[in-house]
Amino acid sequence: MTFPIMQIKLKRLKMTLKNPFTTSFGTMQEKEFFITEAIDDSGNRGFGESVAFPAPWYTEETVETNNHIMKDFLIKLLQENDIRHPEDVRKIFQPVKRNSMAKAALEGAIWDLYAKRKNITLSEALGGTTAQIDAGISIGIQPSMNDLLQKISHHVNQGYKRIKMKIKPGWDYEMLREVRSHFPDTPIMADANSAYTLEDIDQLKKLDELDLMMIEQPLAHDDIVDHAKLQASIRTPICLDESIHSAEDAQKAIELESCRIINVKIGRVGGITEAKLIHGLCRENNIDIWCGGMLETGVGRAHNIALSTLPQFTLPGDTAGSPLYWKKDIVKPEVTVNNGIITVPDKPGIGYEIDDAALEAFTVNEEVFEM
Ligand code: OSB
Ligand code: MG
Repeated sequence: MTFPIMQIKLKRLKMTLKNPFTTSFGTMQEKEFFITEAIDDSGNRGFGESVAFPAPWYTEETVETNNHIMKDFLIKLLQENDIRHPEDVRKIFQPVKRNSMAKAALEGAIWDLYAKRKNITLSEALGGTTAQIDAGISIGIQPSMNDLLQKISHHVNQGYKRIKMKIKPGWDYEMLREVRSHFPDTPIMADANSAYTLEDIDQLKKLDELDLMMIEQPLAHDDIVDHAKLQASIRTPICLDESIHSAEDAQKAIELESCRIINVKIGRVGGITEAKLIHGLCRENNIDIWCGGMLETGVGRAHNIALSTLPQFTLPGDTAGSPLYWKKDIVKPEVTVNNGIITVPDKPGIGYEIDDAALEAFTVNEEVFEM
């Protein structure tokens, strides 16, 4: 039986983050992105989210490249090929190189639709094994040390299971040492978003004193060789984010010992099916994984939650509650975190209902494709 997808909708949304988010590459507050919708012959609606940003500072993709690739290539491939199962989409998209976030946005809607048609949760459809997941939080670079310490203590009191801070050259060792002195027992980690090179090795070695859970993507966005050299000379585990786009990349990084931990993002790796392959590989090789975030709405957040119920997601991820990001989310109920824990929803598919009025209000453009 083929999967009767009748329509695909691309909705372009504009939303404003409650607080600006600053990384080693700059500050974001306005978010523009796509919500994808796949509709079947009985009117079931599956939803996905494209996580590319307006500018290509994280990886090479942008909102505009997502638009081009989805419209001019990926949707055509979906029109021309039979889909028996959402896992087929990965193969159907293989003629298009990279453009992972564009692929994941469409594949995600199809996974949600599949689970809804079967009347099971997305977590069940993926083989998830837990009913709740641990939530961590990623704090952007703050205007001052005082602001940072206040934010951390607020989130520690809320129960978040680990705190991630963004670092960059000039805002690293001294800042983290100060944080550590105020929070001696809190699990903390640092994310550099590729801001360093091997020339900074002495500065990075100093972080070993601070008992960080890990340092995320210290070196170039496309590197796994220098990261192996760095990992061989520091005790702090390296976690790769930007460098891993596929199970093949993960395999090579594991072989080279470029990292001990992987941050899996559905968008960065081209979809849930690829994320599951990485999960399996890490399970075989005893590599810890966790699910990263891209400042998503509740739709992307719900996908992250479902993925995080797979057994090798042993560390808290970056999926925090909606109210930290949005005045109003586009799902009902919003994603909430209680004492550092997210309860996995038990409704079919992504498990959160779409707030159609909110979705409508944030939509600046919509295109419909007949399948
Ligand atoms: O590197 O993990 C990252 C946000 C945007 C782009 C890249 C990253 C991040 C985060 C925040 O760290 C994750 C989140 O809160 O959604
Ligand atoms: Mg990161």
